[in-house]
Amino acid sequence: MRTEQAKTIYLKDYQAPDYLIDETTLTFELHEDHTLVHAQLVMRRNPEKGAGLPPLVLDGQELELLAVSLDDRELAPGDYQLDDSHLTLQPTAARFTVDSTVRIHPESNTALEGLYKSGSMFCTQCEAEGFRKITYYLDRPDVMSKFTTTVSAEQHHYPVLLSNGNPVASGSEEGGRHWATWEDPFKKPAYLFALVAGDLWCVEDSFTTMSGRNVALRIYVEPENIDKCQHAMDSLKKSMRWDEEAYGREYDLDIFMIVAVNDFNMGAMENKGLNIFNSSAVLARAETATDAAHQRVEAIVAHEYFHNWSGNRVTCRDWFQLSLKEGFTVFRDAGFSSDMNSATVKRIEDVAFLRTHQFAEDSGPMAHSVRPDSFIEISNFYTLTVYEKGSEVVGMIRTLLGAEGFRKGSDLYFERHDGQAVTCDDFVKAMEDANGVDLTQFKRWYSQSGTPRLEVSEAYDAAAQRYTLTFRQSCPPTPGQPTKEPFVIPVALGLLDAQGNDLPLRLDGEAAAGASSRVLSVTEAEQSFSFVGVAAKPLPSLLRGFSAPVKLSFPYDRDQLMFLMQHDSDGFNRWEAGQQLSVQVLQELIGQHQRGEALVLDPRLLHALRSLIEDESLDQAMVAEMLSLPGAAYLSELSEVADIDAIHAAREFARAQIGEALFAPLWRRYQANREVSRHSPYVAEESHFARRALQNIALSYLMLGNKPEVLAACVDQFDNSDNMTERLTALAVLVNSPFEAERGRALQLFAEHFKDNPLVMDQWFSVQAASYLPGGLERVKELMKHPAFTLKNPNKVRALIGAFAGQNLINFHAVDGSGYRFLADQIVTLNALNPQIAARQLSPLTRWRKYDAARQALMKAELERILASGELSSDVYEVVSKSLA
Ligand code: B3K
Ligand code: ZN
Repeated sequence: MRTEQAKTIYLKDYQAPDYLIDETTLTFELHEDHTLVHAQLVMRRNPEKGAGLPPLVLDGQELELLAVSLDDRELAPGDYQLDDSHLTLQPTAARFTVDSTVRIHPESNTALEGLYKSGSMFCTQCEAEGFRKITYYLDRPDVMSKFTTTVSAEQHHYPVLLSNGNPVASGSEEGGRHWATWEDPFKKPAYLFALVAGDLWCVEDSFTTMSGRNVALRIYVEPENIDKCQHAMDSLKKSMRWDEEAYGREYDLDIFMIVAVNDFNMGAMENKGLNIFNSSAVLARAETATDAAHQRVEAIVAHEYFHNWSGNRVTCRDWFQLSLKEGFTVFRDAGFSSDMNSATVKRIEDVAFLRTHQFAEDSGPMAHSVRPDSFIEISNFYTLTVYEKGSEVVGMIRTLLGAEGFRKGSDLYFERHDGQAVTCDDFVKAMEDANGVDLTQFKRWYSQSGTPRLEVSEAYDAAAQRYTLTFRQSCPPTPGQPTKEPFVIPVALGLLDAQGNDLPLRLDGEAAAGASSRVLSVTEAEQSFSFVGVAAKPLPSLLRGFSAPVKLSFPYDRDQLMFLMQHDSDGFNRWEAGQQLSVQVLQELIGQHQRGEALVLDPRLLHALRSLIEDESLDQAMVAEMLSLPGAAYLSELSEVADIDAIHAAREFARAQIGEALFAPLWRRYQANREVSRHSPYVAEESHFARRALQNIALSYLMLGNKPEVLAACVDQFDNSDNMTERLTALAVLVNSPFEAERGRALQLFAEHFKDNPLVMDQWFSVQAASYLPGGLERVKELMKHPAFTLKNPNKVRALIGAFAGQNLINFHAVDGSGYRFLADQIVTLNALNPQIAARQLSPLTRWRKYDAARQALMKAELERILASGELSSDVYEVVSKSLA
């Protein structure tokens, strides 16, 4: 396997396909111990590639070839070549038909790629290259075909048989079997193929599109989950309407289906007309899903639905262009979520996530550009860079063009490329052509990896009433990219006067002052902008709304940050000022801890937080966000060498101080909100999310004081809440508290009550795995023996192993290396079961360069042990070998 693994695929080697597949007719015969797949491919020579007839090389993996024929002539083994991953035939005419029959084994497919069983149902996951595990095919996104699919199965266990498109025929067979045929009128690449067979119930609804067409909507789930679909259905209808209004995109089939499955590698998949979802991204109701889970369901339903245009109607030419559909679709779903809920809170959450996780990826061994140049295993490139940074790149285009110009660009893109497989360059070209602009330099965001730094300095000339900002951009070297060219960095900014009002802005050379918030385009390594008519030295509010994914620095002092926290007209930047203040204060504490000094918290942080808590006119969700200290992972990201112990000590010290100093106002707000929650039924809406968010963060601070009245309130919240948001917070707070009896009781009651709900049990695993109390690894090992745990279910792996290694930094980074050893052991086991999940769980170990020498050695040793552990999947091999390089 090793030589195969090391094979790197390069974007520069892209070649259009030699052959095209006009029609694909599939027949699946599903059985308990095998499945037969018959494929008929109506093919022709790609006219773009000239006249000759090169060999036809079909992709196929783990397939048992039973028969193959070319234009109805059955081929003998000497007529074709077969290896581990290809079937090669020699066509004799420009148009021909290939028929093949293969046997596959979904019942033993633990990689959850291709056709597999999740519990008792059959389902598929084909993106990126899973279709080749179903049948021999040209498994590449630029080969688009019209699919007709017939599924046959035993009727009693598999009453529901689904595939893409519209149902066209069905019937019964001898021996208790039945069949159904589905036809998808839209040409699509094989990665969008889907099939489902199972004993499923569905919730039905309908949607009338903007042109008046009626679309049937169905969400299929296992019978016990039929009461948890309404939120997803509501989210779907909102998404359909929003895409019509915001992008002019209408749905195109007569039916749209979502199926929830328990075993799924990702969140969900946008297969044409038949989205398959991880059940965690569909099921939600008050009693079992938190507010965050409700918002995640809404966002993922929207994301997959939006792919119908950004991904399916217009798809990717090759997998290097993945961000074409993913970055754009994340940008679209973020716009939707901002419109459905608080836009500022959504932006804060996205930016906090990006800066913690994507920035770390961008400075690590797997750093790659938004459009990568090469990969070994494409599954490893469904990354934060392709998704989240890709979305930021689209967002910057919108910031530069304005809302209207951007819409003109997206309209042109969809119209020009409907039915095509295209590139990121085509997307940018549509934006350029629709607006008459040149984005050549901007496109470096697609090709250069690494997070740019933007250092800003100021100069004020009182006599000339001139205020100058100087920007210096640089980007650190990343693997394969020692040097970078300057980016186009849109910097949204404002200038505040001494009262905190935005000044009208007039750049040197402009006739008159214009808006008070504007976007400067920083395009050079060093560049200055002078504002004139500035009567007194202002305070700049920079990178409003986080207008570019850069690390901006400006020498604010703490009083200035407090001023911005109170006065900035940009909500995001008010939060950002609070974060910067917290970071400064925490870094000071980290230094004190490292020098062995007593920790002393800057009281200004307490003053700033107190005024937020006491101001009842503020949006409660914003107050909750501002009360959340920067996480340990973000503080690690900001450190040259991440001192986990010092970071943990500093954060916990600050949290305890806040809990103590602000006890009275926190307790008041907690009680008031809890009282409202107690008397109002659960509603999954913005103002209710906000109330519970403030209530819950207040509780987490209050519990640090070990006061009996708070403990009683927490236990009451655990016992007497009608919703998971309040109950789970109470549980998490108890789990991290010193109150052993209450903790044990709550954990036990929770597990008893929810033992039959795997998604809730995931939460139960997670809160324990993330608990920073000592002995974390032993608890995790013990939990792995729990009957609800299995390494075969990706959600369980993420809930327990992922939460431990990714969130429980203090325990995972134990100095004896036990956390690293544990994770490596799990990865070796997972490598054989599910390579994609194994590779994803590796990411904490890939960050080894961030830590002290002793930990570096321990982490590296575990990576080396994985590398030497035997046959590695290409997924794990790529991440481990690049991490050690
Ligand atoms: N497009 C899918 C990704 C599936 C990748 C699996 N290796 C999910 C999404 O982004 O919508
Ligand atoms: Zn997507």
